[in-house]
Amino acid sequence: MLLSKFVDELPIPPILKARWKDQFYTYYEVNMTEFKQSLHSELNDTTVWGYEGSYPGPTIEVESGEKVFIKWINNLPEKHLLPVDYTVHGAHLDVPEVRTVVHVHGASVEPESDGYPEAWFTKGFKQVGPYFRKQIYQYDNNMRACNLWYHDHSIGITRLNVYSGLAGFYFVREQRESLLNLPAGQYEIPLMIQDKTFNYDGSLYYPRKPENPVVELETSIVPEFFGNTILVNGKVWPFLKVEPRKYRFRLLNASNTRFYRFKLDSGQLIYQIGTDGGLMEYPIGVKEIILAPAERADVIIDFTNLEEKNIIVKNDAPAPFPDGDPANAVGIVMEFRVSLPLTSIDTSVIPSYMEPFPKIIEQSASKERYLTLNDNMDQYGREFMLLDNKPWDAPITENPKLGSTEIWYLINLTTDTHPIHLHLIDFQILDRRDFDVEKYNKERIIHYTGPALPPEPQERGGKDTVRANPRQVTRIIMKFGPYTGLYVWHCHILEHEDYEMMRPYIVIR
Ligand SMILES: [Cu+2]
Repeated sequence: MLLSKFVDELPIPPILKARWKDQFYTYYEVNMTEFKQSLHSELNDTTVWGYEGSYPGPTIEVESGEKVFIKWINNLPEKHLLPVDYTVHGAHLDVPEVRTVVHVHGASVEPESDGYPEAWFTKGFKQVGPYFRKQIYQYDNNMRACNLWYHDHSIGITRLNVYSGLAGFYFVREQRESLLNLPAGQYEIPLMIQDKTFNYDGSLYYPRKPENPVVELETSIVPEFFGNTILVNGKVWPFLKVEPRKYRFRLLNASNTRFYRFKLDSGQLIYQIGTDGGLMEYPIGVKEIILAPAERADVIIDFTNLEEKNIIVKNDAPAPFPDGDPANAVGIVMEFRVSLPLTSIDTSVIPSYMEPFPKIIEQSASKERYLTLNDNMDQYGREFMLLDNKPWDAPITENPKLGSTEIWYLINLTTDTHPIHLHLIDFQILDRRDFDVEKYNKERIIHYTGPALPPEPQERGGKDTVRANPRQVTRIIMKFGPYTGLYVWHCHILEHEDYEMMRPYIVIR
């Protein structure tokens, strides 16, 4: 189905209203429901899932250090909107089909409130998973100002729940940040980018059968999912009218599998000011920005003196990344129309310096872990991926001590880039280095074949998701805390995460 581009205006998700707020804490309730929403004006309304009747969910805005309680409430139907594969971990026929649990991606949260995949719950909390601990989650928000997002994390069906619409923004604000005089208010706009495919009746399409049908499998997990349309904030190929001035955009790749390499067709620079974990030390002017699933970038685009111009955001990332097919049909993301009059003089700035970003030094690490990313084949001949060659259910092997610093070597033996995400902490990327995969497979020895490459300028800040490229060892460094307990680390390609590319880890005393 061919949908016209740039016919619908970009929606901006509403800000979530608190049920209670005083000087001690803030309380929110968030309902998950099924409803119909227009995702493109040429398409029948689409049945989606969302938070508080909105897809994307309403934006949650908190102050750094603000104590926030959220009751996430499942009011979804008992039957899933999309085909469930009952053969994958945690999604067998012994559990209810529709399960939810919410994770705030990038947040430092106590383990009971982190959205552990097996802490799921059903409508009215009638049934809960083995790791369910509480109905009301607590967020201490002891983080720097940053651009986080919340989404579903239920074991075995995360890809389906997020694809159905269960995702929203979560911003942490800080006084210090507002002193920088960045574009703000109506000039600060979140952009959640996703890819989807639609059936002719406007409903969401998700593959139902394996490519080579297997009798036992009525539906099947797919090793990757790529949609044929691009949505921004829940609209297909939208446009945004802007004034000839500076804007701040909070970019988030909330797609299941697709990577993006964004460019402006005007050739102008994009000024990146922040990474996953908040502001960088100083801004960088870049021609393109790569975002893997779950990665974010905080950017400023300057439309000054561009009156009456239309600027298209393009994408030329191959799928799968980095060696797959060219983007072609999905090579376009959205359009900026510099068609609004300037309402007041633009006094916002692109600062020359933002804030110090202390580097974690390698010598402070007390432990190094060597962890492989592996390709595998299941009993039905389906491809699947593992971390450290271990399935989800294997005993815990990553058990960092509270307050300790570790270096993890992510040894990618597969042919794809995997965005690796750790819960609880922000890490820093040390370097990436080519190595001999064949030699490693035979002798279990890392033989480097190139120099250690520093992180890209766009990655020099706090990160919670890192692109681990094929045939490279990617090294990250992080300090574990301030909580102890059970968390997870996983690939953020949701089709991989749902099918074994996820491992528990525990922070111990
Ligand atoms: Cu992966």
